[in-house]
Amino acid sequence: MDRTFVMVKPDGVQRGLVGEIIGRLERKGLKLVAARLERLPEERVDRHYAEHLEKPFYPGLKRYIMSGPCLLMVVEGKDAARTVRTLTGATDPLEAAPGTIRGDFGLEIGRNVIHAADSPESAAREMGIHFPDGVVEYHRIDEPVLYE
Ligand code: IDP
Ligand code: MG
Repeated sequence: MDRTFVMVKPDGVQRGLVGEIIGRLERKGLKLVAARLERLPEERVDRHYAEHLEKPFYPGLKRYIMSGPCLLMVVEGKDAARTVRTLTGATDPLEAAPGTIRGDFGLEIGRNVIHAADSPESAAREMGIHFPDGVVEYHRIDEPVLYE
């Protein structure tokens, strides 16, 4: 089964959206296998966003991500990275479809509530950065009715 990395960004934590977001992931059928509330250190923000280090928006993005605690998670389920990106919606909340997390809860690209790994390869890289000791393995009792 696939796993992916998801993070509620500081605006989502401050706005009290953590429960709503975890609820959406759970209701979809995804299984929470790791979670930690953490104020990210600079070194890990730079590693996490390595592809954006040279972008003009990076200094602002880094200040935003370090402005308060984030909720870091790993979820497991069918096609996990793609599934969570679909629930997350487009990067710019004004373009994100209603019903997606960014479409329902955001207004600005620089305050878009949630991060989700964009591919299985990114998921593996980001889980290695934030959860190097791995995840919690267990069975959820609804698995037999979620999967055919
Ligand atoms: P993603 O989060 O949908 O994968 P990326 O292009 O990987 O989008 O960008 C990472 C994050 O950087 C975005 O979620 C957003 O918070 C921020 N970001 C991206 N583009 C801009 C921009 O043009 N202005 C401000 N922030 C941006
Ligand atoms: Mg991205």
